[in-house]
Amino acid sequence: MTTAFLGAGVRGPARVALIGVPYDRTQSYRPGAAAGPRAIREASWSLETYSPALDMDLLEAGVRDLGDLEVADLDPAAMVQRVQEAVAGLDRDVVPVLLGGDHTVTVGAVRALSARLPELRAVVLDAHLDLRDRYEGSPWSHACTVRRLWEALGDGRVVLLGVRSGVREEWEFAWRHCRWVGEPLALPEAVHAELRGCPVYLSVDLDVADPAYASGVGNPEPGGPALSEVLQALYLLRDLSVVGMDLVEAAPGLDPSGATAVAAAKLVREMVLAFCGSAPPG
Ligand SMILES: [Mn+2]
Repeated sequence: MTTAFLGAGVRGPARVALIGVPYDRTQSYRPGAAAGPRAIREASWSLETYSPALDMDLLEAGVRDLGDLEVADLDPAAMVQRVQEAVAGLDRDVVPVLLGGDHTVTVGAVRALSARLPELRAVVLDAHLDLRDRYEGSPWSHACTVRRLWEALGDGRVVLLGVRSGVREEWEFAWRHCRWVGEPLALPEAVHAELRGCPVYLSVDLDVADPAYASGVGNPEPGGPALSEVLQALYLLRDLSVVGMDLVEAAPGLDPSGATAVAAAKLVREMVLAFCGSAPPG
């Protein structure tokens, strides 16, 4: 491995495992997300370990960076399988945090966790619905990720936030089969209350933010929220029992300014701290 993520030098038992999945062979438009994990780690060092918004510090969060999975030569189905095995192989009290990679990496993590947590729900922040059954003949396109999650979890168990793009058939599918689809980033209280009783997987596609804040993504979709609004939305979910998460679709080579990589790194820091940052009881 090259550089580990900021503040990930845990001694003693880890509570959070960072896993890079440098893979972008399921892209529909422009590749580059395979470079995400490395760029996110490098950019993280321009941040502090301390989050003033959360009054928490990565150095106290028990984070271990396990490096990257070797997936570059795999076809998408084998890559998903590789992710699934990696997540299934973690100790049960360790929260996996994937650094993508295409959004398809999420499917492996959700499959692994739903195998032992039958009540698992997914909360996905994404500009796109990703609900196609097939895209250009493939079920593994990143345009199909949420459809694969729906298959793995069951009807009414996927919540979508920040969505502003999809074909009509995807919207109709979403209204029928997903628990909530909202462009505003806040959940209705009834949906939030349901999630409180369940283990939750949180997937953040960086393109949920407006391209002004993170232009280095495969499919930029204008008209989205500021990065600060995405962060506020994540803070609102802090009372959920998040058992796994990811930050996907960062393609830093598409943004020479470097802003995309550091935006992704800041999201990862805040996600780790918001959902795993407090010391275990006792
Ligand atoms: Mn997307």
